[in-house]
Amino acid sequence: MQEELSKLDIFLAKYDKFVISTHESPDWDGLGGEIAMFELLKKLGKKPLIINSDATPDTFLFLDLEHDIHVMNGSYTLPADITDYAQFVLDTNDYDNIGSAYTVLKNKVREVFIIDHHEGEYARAGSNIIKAEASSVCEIIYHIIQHYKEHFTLRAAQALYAGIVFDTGSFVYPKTSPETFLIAAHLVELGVTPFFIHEQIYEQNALSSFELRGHILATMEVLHDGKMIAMKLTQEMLKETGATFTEGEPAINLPLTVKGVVASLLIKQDIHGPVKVSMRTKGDLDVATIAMENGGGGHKNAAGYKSKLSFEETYQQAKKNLEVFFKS
Ligand SMILES: [Mn+2]
Repeated sequence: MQEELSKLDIFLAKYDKFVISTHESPDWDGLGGEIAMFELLKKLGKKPLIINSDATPDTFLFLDLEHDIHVMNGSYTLPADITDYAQFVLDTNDYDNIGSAYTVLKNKVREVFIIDHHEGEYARAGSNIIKAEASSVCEIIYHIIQHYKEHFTLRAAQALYAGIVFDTGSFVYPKTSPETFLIAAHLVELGVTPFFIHEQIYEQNALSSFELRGHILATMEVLHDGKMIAMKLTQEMLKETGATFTEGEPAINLPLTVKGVVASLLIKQDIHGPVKVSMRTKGDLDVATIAMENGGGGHKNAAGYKSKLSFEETYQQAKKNLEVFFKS
């Protein structure tokens, strides 16, 4: 990582003002990383500005009491000196995933630096730190803060810990390494309370999100002798329950709690959005390749893409794509 860190040294020395952005439907890892980068840049005497394309989930807001996260799709107006800024893009290297925080800003900012941990070919050129073996972008940003020998504020420590817990499924997903635990231990030493963060991430759901989960589960189709479960999250369900799209997305993980299930598929669509495909698997079943073949990206066991087909056509095609895993 030393070589990439030297590139970051150069990038930071070149500019004074930095926009920080993450992907559409921002999650705890992307948002946590943004807060930690924000705190670091302030300590380094820089002027940071967080701009995302989509709203921050309510449950994350305890880490943004200062309202440092701005949302492009809201009533936000870009600062007049936006062309003086360089941009950090966190937790994705897929330009298609960045949303308006990228499309609106790409011709305005001086230069873009990507920090990410997903597989993919999108950002191999130019300045970036891409560590596909890292559990989370927060794990990479932890090392960046260490590299600059800066102290961790409690806010940064909580944000990083939350991002790591979220992206590792509470320290169980395949990229969870001894390093991940060492980082977590250090963050707890710095004052993070694990149960408090767990409560914020997993135990603050709205009733409507619980109802939405019921609707999603009711669509389940059990395939390949119980080894795969496919489900749907439709626009109608969102209208009926009043829950948000982001609240429905974690349902993709539920089928993998069933004995024998090794693949989970969720076809989903936000009120104003494209049809999206989410895939989760266990073991050697590689869905990152399938996602990339369809213009998306992700990790071996967790990946997705946007579809240009109708909802139902996408559902049928996605099921077919995963059949390769079950041919004997
Ligand atoms: Mn991540």
